[in-house]
Amino acid sequence: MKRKLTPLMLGVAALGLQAGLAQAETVNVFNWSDYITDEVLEQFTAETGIAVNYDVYDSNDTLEARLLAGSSGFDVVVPTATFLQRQIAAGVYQPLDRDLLPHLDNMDPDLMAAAATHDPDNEHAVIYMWGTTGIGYNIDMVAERLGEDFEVDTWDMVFDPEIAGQLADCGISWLDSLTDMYPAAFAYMGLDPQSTDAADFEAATEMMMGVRDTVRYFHSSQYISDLANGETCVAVGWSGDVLQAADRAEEAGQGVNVWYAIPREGAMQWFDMLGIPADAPNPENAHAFIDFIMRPEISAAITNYVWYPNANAAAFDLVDEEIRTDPAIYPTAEVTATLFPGVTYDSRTDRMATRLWTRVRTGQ
Ligand code: N2P
Repeated sequence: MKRKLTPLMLGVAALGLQAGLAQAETVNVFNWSDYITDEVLEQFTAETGIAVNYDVYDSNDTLEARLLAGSSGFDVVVPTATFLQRQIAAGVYQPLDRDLLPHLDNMDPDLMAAAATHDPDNEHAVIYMWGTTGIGYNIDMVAERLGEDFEVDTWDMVFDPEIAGQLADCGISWLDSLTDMYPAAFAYMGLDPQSTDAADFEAATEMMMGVRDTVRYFHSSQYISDLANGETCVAVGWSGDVLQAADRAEEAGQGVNVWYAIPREGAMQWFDMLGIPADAPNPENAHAFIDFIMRPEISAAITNYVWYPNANAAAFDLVDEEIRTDPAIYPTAEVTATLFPGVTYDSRTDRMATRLWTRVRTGQ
């Protein structure tokens, strides 16, 4: 750290050493739940002496509310790129200091270019992990209800009243995320998944209202353990979270078999981005943390644990073969062609969608 230590900070550091606990240097990280392995945080602290205060959320809205309120105290946050875009416009982020990020060269240029549509020249953020929004399902429970031959890669599983109706008894959950659910509904209805048209939102709301009584709950992280335990049989969810559920189910050895489908009508591909708030208390430590993540062996260790692909080209060969070759995680070129990018909702669209989504969630 180049920052000068004031007498007060030295005092605090000395106290920390005496107490044998608090480090003088910290980095405050706010990330999605189930999105890192503790070993990575421990290794960062062991190597740098920087303690990590780590807190989690499961919704971009939660993160955005904290950032827009100001003085969040966070040094590193992980918005989805579509949200990053409007948060940059609101002045929430500082530009990255590339001199403090020597591992930036490891990043995949094509994926960073895709992210740059939300942050020109990748000035404010680098890709943490990416994934798709699709359907997690219990292989046996679904086959029992729909037949062995039913092809599960369809939004019919959750949006067709007849099909979802046959699955409702074993438990269906939806993400409590309108920016995932509306584009999925649009894809199912053959509308433009990137639509911000009020009539499309009204129509998708009506469609979802017609099937909402098949939904056991709306939640964006609970489904991992519920799928893994066989408490639910279908979840609209994020790729890696569903595969973590599959992995946990397999480990438990109770005969629960979970897998992930990317619906053939189209599914969203999204990017979650590492950024530093403009008012971060420890910006140098934030850069050190982001650079650490971009080390190939660290990115690979995270992917191997969370089942989400990273965008670190130098890490690819270090990712477990089982994960590297899994088309549910790294979609084939053919499936990739069916994926669509997310879109940033302006405040008018956001207000309209929030009002309509509340109707879907509450059924009123
Ligand atoms: C991690 C979920 C992150 C995906 N559990 C949504 N951006």
